[in-house]
Amino acid sequence: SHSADADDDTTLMAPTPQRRQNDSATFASEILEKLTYAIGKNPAAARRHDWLEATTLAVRDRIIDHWLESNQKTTESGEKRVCYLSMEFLIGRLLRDAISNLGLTQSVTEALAVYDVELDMIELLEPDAALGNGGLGRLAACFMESMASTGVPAFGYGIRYVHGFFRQEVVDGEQVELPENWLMHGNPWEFERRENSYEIGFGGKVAAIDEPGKPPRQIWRPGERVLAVAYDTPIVGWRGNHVNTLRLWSAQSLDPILLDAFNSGDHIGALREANKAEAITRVLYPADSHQAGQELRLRQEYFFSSASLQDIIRRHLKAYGTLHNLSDKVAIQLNDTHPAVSVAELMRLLIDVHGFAWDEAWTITQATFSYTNHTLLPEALETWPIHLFERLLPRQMQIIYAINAQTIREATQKGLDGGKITAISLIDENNGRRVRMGQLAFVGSHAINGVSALHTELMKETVFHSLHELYPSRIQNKTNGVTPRRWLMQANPGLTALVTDAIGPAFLDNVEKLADLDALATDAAFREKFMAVKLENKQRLAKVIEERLAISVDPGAMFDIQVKRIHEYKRQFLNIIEAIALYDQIRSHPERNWQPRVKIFGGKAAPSYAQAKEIIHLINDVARVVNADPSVQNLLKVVFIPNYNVSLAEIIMPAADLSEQISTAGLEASGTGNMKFALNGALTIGTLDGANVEMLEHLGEENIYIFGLTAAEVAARRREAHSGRSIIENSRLLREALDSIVKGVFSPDGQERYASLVSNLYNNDWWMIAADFEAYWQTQRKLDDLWQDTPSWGEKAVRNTARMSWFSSDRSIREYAKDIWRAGPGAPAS
Ligand code: H2P
Repeated sequence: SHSADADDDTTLMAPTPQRRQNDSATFASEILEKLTYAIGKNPAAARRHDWLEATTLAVRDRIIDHWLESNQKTTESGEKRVCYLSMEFLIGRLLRDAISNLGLTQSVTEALAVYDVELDMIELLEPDAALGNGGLGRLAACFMESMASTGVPAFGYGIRYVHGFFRQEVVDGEQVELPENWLMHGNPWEFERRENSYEIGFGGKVAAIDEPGKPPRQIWRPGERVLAVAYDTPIVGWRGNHVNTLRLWSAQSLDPILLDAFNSGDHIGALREANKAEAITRVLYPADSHQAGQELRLRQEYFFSSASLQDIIRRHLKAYGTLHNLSDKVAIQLNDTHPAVSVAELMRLLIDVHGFAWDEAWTITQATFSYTNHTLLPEALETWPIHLFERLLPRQMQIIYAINAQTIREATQKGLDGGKITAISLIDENNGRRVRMGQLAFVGSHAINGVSALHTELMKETVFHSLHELYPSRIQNKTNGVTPRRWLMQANPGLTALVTDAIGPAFLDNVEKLADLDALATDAAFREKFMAVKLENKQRLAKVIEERLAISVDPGAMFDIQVKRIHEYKRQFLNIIEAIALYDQIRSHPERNWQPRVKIFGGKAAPSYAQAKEIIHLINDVARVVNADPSVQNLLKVVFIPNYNVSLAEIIMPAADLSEQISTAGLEASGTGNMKFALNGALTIGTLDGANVEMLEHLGEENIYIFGLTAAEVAARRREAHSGRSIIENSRLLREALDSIVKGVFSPDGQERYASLVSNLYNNDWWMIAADFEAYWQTQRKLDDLWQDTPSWGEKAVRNTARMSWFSSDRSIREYAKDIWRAGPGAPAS
């Protein structure tokens, strides 16, 4: 077997971690030691990147001390562990996070100053770990940090993609995708764990074995095998109190080279197997919110699910010698359906490998798993053609059929009828027979959660309507959150210092204390300081815009920002149409009291998503024309910042005055950017969608700008085959804006470019852009009025920061720990 002792066990034998000094002199000598002996350079020869690496290694040593302690404590106490299975972890940079959570910012800054090196400068050289597409992956990263900060012992399990989310460039207004290469200079945060490798099979056959005196069994003989090798990254929580592990799997071939083939002259063929194996973890699929149906994707899903389960089982058997109590010691969270095949795989491992009978295996499986749903969009719900599934995972397919039969029996016994049975079935018979991963995740879990109150209710009414009727107590809500360490303290040091000064440092440990700021919202002096910090953050962003795009924007203008994946339901299109209408109005009524605005956009479009790419093109076309038009002067600027990622978000979130959260109601499951913006004192213009609904409750209706159709109204219009035509014909502003797009005002070089984008609004308006335009426009003008009233704007901005603490991912994690996992501090002993 490839799996020898694991790190987390060997720590039991580790010496007591050293207690090191955290002063700057100690750090200065440790950084020098790393530079000399780990990197092999002296300060005279060192380049900035060498300093980054030396610093990272010195900081990492401190984390390791805490890491060993945390693992030892969990193993000795037998506490329950959470295993968070996620295809995506959108982490970003780790150095500042680690230094800040360990309270070392000052020491490290001073230590580097000894060598004339600035921490701020070298930090920027760290590549973003961009192992995710958007909110789903970023949520997983916030959750990892919050589990460490709240002391929930956890493993994150995922994939070590060689190439993360693509790098976006804009060439002639259009998105161009380039490979991302975060591992180019190595990765000082990770530890390769060769001893933790597992074989993962694909294909082959299932054999029935009937031995005398024993119950008949099934044995899977895969036709193909690859190796999953673990890479561990420590995730350190606030004040270093607890450190968890992010374990990412890398695929390798069992035979690195076929020597016979090589020796007979087939040099390419000799490497074919190795290439095929390694391809599994080569790239992240850039396809959130619409499903990526390729075979390689299913291989990725099974690969990391099986490796993680084998690892969990190995660790558990080593500690307890039995799997009967697995669910007392391990809670496995399925982050979306991507790891849903785990349900069938755990059943296979329990039954075929560890000799369990079906019923007990099923009880253990359900008690161990829980599942988070992140979207209701039908095009994003994963299904796999049966023939593909069966060819790749024949034994798991048998198990899925058996689970399906058992579920349908239960439903029939409960008196559910034909239509409901069809909805519950794990096999979709309508589209050429497909396995439905959502249904599999649901039936294999004891708890299923949505990510905002509205989304959870809609889940009960729509995708899981019949399953909810069959198992009415399983669905619950866990509203998303964001970590205040990264999204307030690290991203916004100016505001953090101001708040500390105003209400004391208690909010650093208990973010709910931010509520004390509410009393200062009417204090003019405080408001002015608050808005002065905002201005500095806007200057920082203006500098980035100037450097990258050579566009100069006025930090005194309202920064109106929409950053997120580009998708029709998120309605960047609505936002840019409003910008066009505003541009027209400013030119035709220069005498009116317009307020200066900078409309800022950022986000990537899935490479195969044509409409999303057209929207990016349109934004850039409009930007070019508007920014060059002297008649609007500084009243309107439009900016598309390329390659939106976590590091850019850290600069953008603190710099917003206005946050755009304008999805078609009922379609944004939660949103998390909405929370980051508001926490940093931006006002929100948004629909009653996702977590906006709960933000309204916490902020109060005078502190958030809600407009547009509700989810129920959207659903009703869709049933009535709503079209935009009559709305457009009755709205001069909208009609003229659309006309100018079609006439090529923004695309003189390509008149037809946006014809279909616009005609869709007339003929169908599926995303309710025409339907919501007027309300959106009116609400924007109210915000213009408010902008002139600086004290009122400032008061609302302060109240946003003061009232957003509930949206901390610490709160989300505590709810999961209590209601779903029964793990973490305060959990009943098991
Ligand atoms: C998704 C949802 C968001 C949600 C997030 C995390 C898939 O992220 O659409 O509404 O907040 O998961 O639960 P995104 O669209 O940002 O890729």
